[in-house]
Amino acid sequence: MQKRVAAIHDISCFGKCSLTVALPIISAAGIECAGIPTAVLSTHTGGFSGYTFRDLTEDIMPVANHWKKEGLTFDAVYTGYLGSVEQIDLVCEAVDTFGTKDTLLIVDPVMADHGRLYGGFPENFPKEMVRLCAKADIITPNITEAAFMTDMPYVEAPHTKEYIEGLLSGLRKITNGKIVLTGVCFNTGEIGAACLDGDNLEYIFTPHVDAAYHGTGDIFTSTLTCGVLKGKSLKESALIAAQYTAGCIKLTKEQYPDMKYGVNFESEIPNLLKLLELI
Ligand code: PXL
Repeated sequence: MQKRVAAIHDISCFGKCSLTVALPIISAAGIECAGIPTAVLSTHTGGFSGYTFRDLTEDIMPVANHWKKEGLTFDAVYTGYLGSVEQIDLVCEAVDTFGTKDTLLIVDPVMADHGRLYGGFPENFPKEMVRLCAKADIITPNITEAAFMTDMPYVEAPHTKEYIEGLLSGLRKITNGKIVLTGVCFNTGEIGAACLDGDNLEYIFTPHVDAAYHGTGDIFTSTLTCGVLKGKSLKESALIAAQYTAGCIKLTKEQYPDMKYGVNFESEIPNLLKLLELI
């Protein structure tokens, strides 16, 4: 049976992030990707000013209820950027409405990077996001998001093992789900993720390309979702996600320096399919 994902993110009309990367990446892997748009913005909020923001909070539960009524089932729900605290609770409710006991909940608590909350988020947003992470089977915070949700300090790379494992212990208090902590760097020149599955902690790394392109977190978690649904382990999925994301960044850096325009993930899709062993 073809697998089916429900992706719950905004649509940033321009800028290659959230639903405009989740849909093509998940589809390219042969997985059906339905979507609940949480908001429609003219661009993402990182680096553009004057963007439009059409809030779709009111549509979340009607969509969820309709899906439930139609008897639609999903192998996974993958949540990303949510536009407000109210949406966090509605997404919890929506997952309870159309999710089944077999639906995997993958939560990327998109809200911050480089030690700062994204524009427009209130200070209490990380504390509120904890409720959604608590329900998740897999969470994929970056270092900043993990620090903000656990009330630990944000520390720039290179990190110590003690710092990373402290963040993981803090996250473990929030969720019993699997944890993929991204942006981990022990040695300059290498960046990767800590993968905690139960008590089993493993690290994956790829060579670091010095660039901070927008939307790469969404590319990472979209790819991780594909790996997990294709039956790969958490560590294998994280490695594939990191390798694909790094490949996109490397290619883009050679072509386009403006990081707010996102990465050329489209040209790397053949490589994604090879990494996932689909071709
Ligand atoms: O890539 C994360 C993201 C998604 N959606 C919107 C954003 C951001 C990050 O800034 O602004 C609207």
